[in-house]
Amino acid sequence: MSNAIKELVEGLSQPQKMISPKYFYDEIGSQLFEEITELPEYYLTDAELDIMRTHVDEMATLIGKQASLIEYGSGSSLKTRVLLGHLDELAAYVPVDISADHLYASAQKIRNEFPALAVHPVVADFTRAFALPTPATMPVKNVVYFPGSTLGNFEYAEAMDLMRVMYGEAGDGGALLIGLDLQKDPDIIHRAYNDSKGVTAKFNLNMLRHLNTNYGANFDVDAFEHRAEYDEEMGRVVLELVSQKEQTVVVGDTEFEMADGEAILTEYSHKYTLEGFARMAHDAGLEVEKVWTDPEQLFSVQYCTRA
Ligand code: SAH
Ligand code: AVI
Repeated sequence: MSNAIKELVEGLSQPQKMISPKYFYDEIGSQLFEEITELPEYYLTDAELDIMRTHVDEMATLIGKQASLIEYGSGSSLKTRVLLGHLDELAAYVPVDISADHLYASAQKIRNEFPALAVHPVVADFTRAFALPTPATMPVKNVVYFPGSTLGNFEYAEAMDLMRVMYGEAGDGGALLIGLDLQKDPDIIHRAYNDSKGVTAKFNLNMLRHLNTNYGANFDVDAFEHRAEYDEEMGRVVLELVSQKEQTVVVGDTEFEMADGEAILTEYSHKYTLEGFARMAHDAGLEVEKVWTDPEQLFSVQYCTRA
């Protein structure tokens, strides 16, 4: 049994069935995520871009010359372009993503836009150990860039582990630059995950199509519905796929019974307070050196170093 099938079977065998959000991202899932970022309700991307554009000079000064920029979950490297346009003599740009075709296409676009830049895309699942390329120019330091609030898709313990791994990769003198969504009016958050065009619903449901096509599962995709609720107490959006009928699903050689109305948890999207994240970073052995937010405090970008 492959690792992926093992992981899927394990998640679907829990009393609360779950599938990791990394299975959203095949080529179609990556395209749907791009569509989400263009929705008026999905405030995250505009707010983060606004922060990047307003404070990029300060970020570039902190990052310094001849750094290597390693980006986790780079997608289309949208916000990275703002940084790349301002960083001096970057030793390398290393975008890391699980969605291979999308990553290679984005890396090629970056090469076309920044012909002097050494771009080394890495297809990897960043929740598992993976090797980073050695750039031709020895970097002065490594900066791990993790935008988009993708850290928020991990529960506390996993997010802590990931921060420790990222700091390990940044090494001595290195830093982390992390984009994080903030707690706010629950209605604004609810609308961002229940958009009027139904793109988020398509994105959520696409996970099952991806598993049917590439992992030999047999979900009846049309018999599931998207659900996204903001749990204010936990400070997180809970994304689920709810079965609209009783069905038996096969993944690998394992059968799963789904009741009518039973949900599969597909994603958490945590929303932070500035104090809460500072504590989390501290517990992971990091110090938040600088925080930038947009004027409405919708989103934050945080520069962290070893405490
Ligand atoms: N950074 C971009 C994209 C965010 S979407 C932005 O801010 O707009 C999340 C990205 O992380 C997707 O491109 C997805 O393919 C990637 N991703 C999610 N889980 C991953 C994992 N476990 N390993 C590697 N990449 C992952
Ligand atoms: C990638 N990640 C930070 C997005 C989020 O907002 O949690 C994924 C997403 N899920 C639904 N819409 C967007």
